[in-house]
Amino acid sequence: MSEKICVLGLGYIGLPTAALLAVNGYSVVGVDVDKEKVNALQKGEIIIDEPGLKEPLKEAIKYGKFVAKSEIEEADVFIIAVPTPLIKESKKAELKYVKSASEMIKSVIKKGNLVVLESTVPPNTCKNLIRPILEQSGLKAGNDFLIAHCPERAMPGTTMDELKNNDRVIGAINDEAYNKTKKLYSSFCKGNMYKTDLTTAECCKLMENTFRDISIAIANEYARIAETLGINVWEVIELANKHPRANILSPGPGVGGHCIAVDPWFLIGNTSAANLTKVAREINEAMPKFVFNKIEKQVENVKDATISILGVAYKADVDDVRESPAIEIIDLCKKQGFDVKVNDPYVKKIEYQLVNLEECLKNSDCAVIITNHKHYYKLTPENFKGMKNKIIIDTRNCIDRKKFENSDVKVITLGDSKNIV
Ligand code: SAJ
Repeated sequence: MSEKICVLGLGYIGLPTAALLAVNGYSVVGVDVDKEKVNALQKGEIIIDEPGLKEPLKEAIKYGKFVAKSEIEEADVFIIAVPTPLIKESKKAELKYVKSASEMIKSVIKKGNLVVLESTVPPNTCKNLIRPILEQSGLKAGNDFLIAHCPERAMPGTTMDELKNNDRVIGAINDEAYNKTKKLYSSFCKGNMYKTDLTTAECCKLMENTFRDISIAIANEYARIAETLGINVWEVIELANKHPRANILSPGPGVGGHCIAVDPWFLIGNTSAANLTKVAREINEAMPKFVFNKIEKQVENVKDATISILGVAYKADVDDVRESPAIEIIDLCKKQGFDVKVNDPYVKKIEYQLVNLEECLKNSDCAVIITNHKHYYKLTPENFKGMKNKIIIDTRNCIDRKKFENSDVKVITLGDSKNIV
């Protein structure tokens, strides 16, 4: 009889993890409070557009190795993969979903059970929130049941591949918890497994992403510096990265996604030792306004300006708009009274109307490339012929300048004060 796993949270990480466990020898019950999601999965509809997810999930459903439910059940292992969003005002983690998942597990937990937290949480959440709730069952952590934290490292768009190949860090309450968690994840993951304690594992995830946020912030600061020096930041970064140990990331309109823009705040929420982390967040959070100021300048003499937003997903070639800088830029444009049209070849639905590229650019006064979807690298002056004022603000250096040199289209690239076409 295969071990029964209960995965709480069927989102970007929970569902792929459930699918991989189900096709690697486990019986998996996926639990989600979103009844629509559960019903869709029960009908075999795959609700997340993640390459490589559909096949294993359909197979698991077909052979009864995965079933979606709204209520928790007894199991041998519980995996918590629920959202941990940021509370914008306080910059603190919203842990109510982790809390309610822990309460659900408490109601069915049995001796010998293993509880694995996958969600990204502030340091000491396992110790100070999850463990006490589970021990309200009367069982003792470490003796009666086991706790581990195995943070995910998958990038939306390559999640299945990364879940199967990336190394994993396993924070565990004791050796038995580590060994059981290692066996579980090794059923589908070929990466190395590294053992540590619960809080170190929580911090490892947060520091990985905070380092990336700071790396992006310095790239954005280089873009601002380059604009004051008459140079092209993309050229200087390309040249600097020829150095064998330099790896400067790319400037952009801001940092989106539910991780890089969020995790630094989790890391520094309960410490007075942070400084650079906060400054980097402020630099990245200021980028949407920096881009908006460029838009405003280009249409300052236009009455009832129309702005075309090209790309609303938080990064290239995904359909995820969470924390996307495009949302803030659109809101700033609307507040200024501009008419805004939005195009994104991947995003299916957002609170704004999405139109095709031709419609988006028609009679527009300024086109802003926010997301570097692969489609936008192929744009030529021909694409922009329907604009009233042919101006492009390219925040991702997508535009191939050579194609625009002898055209009537003005191209302004973020961080490039050398090559205003
Ligand atoms: N960005 C830039 N310039 C860059 C790189 C990224 O402006 O040079 C922007 C992107 O446009 C996007 C944001 O930063 O708006 C975040 O994109 P990302 O590709 O850096 O990261 P995510 O959020 O898709 O995935 C990250 C990854 N973490 C690291 O690379 C350390 C992934 O491995 C994590 O699993 C994921 O966060 C997560 O879920 O934590």
